[in-house]
Amino acid sequence: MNWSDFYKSLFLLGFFSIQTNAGEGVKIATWGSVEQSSTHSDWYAQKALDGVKSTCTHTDLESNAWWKLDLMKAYNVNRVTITNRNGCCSDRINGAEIRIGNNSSNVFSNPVCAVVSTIPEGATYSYPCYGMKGRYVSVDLPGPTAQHLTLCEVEVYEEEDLCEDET
Ligand SMILES: [Ca+2]
Repeated sequence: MNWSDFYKSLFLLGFFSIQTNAGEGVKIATWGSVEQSSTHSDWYAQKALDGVKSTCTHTDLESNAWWKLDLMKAYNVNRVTITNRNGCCSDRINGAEIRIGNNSSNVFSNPVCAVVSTIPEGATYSYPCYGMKGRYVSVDLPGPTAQHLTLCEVEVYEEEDLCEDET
């Protein structure tokens, strides 16, 4: 390693420590398993977790459509991001609820972290959840009106520096 590389390394270390201290949290969505209320064509539930913004989930046209991520254990969730689809139908996300809780059979019984008002085409919006604790993170379109739920990426970030007393 020459001096130039050495200083680059120092810079990178500093960069990553700053990133960690920024309160952004640790991304945990990719640790879990996922399902949705129905699947239209090949727009599988996993496509919200593949890291590719152009691949999306898509339910059938139905009331109370939902997408659910099982984190395999409860986490304190700092924030959730949603990437909306591009090219068409961006208003389908309007009114979607983000929920966090421990009920796996009825996600609608879990508390709401945030309600999406609108997300522009292809954009990613972040919703703070202030440490809400739960094993399941879900997104749903509530109510009797039949709708398609489409999510192109969902990211879940765990709250950091929590000194939990497990005793
Ligand atoms: Ca995707």
